[in-house]
Amino acid sequence: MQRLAPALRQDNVPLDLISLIQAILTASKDISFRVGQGHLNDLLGSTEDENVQGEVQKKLDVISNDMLKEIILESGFVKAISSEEEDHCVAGVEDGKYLVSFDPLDGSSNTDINSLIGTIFSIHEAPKDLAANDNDMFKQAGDKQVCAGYVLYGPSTMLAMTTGNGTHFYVLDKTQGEFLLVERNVQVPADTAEFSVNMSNQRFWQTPMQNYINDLLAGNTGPRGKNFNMRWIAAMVGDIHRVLCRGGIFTYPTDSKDASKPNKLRLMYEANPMAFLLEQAGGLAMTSQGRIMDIQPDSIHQRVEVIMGSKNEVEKCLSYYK
Ligand code: AFP
Ligand code: FBP
Repeated sequence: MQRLAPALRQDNVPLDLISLIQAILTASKDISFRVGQGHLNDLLGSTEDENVQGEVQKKLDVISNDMLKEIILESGFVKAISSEEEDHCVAGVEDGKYLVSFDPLDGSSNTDINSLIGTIFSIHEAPKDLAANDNDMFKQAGDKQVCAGYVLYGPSTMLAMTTGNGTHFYVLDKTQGEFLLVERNVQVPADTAEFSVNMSNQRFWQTPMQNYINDLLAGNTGPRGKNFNMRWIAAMVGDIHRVLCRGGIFTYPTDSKDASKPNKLRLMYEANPMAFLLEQAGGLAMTSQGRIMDIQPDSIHQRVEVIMGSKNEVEKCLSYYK
C-alpha cells in the first residue's frame, strides 16, 4: 500500500503543502493514541470552560486543540490558524504560505461514550497583504481551499483527504505510525435510500424540509415510492464518512429552536471541508440557498445550513425549496 507522501506527490501536491499536511497528521496520530486510551487517561469529561461558541469544552477538545495548534504553528509553513475552540485566529509566521482552520475534536459529546469522533481540517493560501493576526485572512470562500480532510478515530483511524485531485482514503497503520492509501478517488453514489438528520428538531424546521423528510418517512407507499433508512451519529465526521463510503443525504437544516442560532454547523471548520471532500467524490454540498463553497464568509465562526451527499437526493431535497 502506498504511503501518504508518495501518494500526494503523484497528485502533484507542492512539497511545502505535503510537509504541512504531515504536521497536521503528526498531531492527529497523537490524538488517536490518547482517544484510544479512553478511561486509562484522565482525559474524559468536561473542563470548567466554554468555547467561543458557548459550548462546554471537553478535556480532549482542549488537549487536541493545543496539540494541533502547537505542531502546525511550529511547522513554519503557516501564517495563522483558526480553530473552533479559539476566539480569534492565532498568528504563525508573517511569511507563512498557508492558513489552517480546524475542528480539533468533532462530535465531542461522543468522547465519554467511546463513540465516533474526529479532527476536521481545511487549508487555504494566506493573503500576503494582511497581518498574521488578522481574522479577515480567513474570510475566503471554500472554493479557494487547497486541501481539506478529516481523521476519524473509529475502530481504525482513517484519513479522508482531498487536494483537488479526488478524495482518497487512508488508514493509520498503528504498527508503523503511517497513513497508508487504501482507496483512491472515492465516488459517492448519486442515488441513495438513506438520510441523516437529528429528527428531534423536526418541529423547528422550515416547511420545505418538513415536507421533504415527511415524504422520505412515508416510504414505498408515499410520493417517493421507496423506503428510506435513517442514521445519526451526532458527529459529522462519522455521518459524512458513511456518506462517502456508501452514499446518503446528510442535513443540519435551519431551525427555529434558538432564535439567536438558526444554524448549528460551522462554515470553516465543518461545512467547507466536508463540501470539498464530497464534491471531489461526485457529491453535492449545498444550503437551501446555494452552493456551500461559494459562500463569502463574514466571520470566522459563521454557521451555515448544510444539505449534502448523494447528488440526485440533494437535488431532490432542494426542489422542495423552489
Ligand atoms: P461538536 O463540534 O461540538 O463536537 O458538535 C458536533 C456537531 O457539530 C456535528 O459534528 C454533529 O453533526 C452535530 O454537532 C450533532 O448535533 P446534535 O447535537 O443536534 O445531534
Ligand atoms: P447487526 O447485528 O446486523 O450489526 O445489526 C445491529 C442491530 O441489531 C443493533 O445493534 C442496532 O441497534 C440495530 O441493528 C440497528 O437497526 P436499524 O438498522 O433498524 O437502525
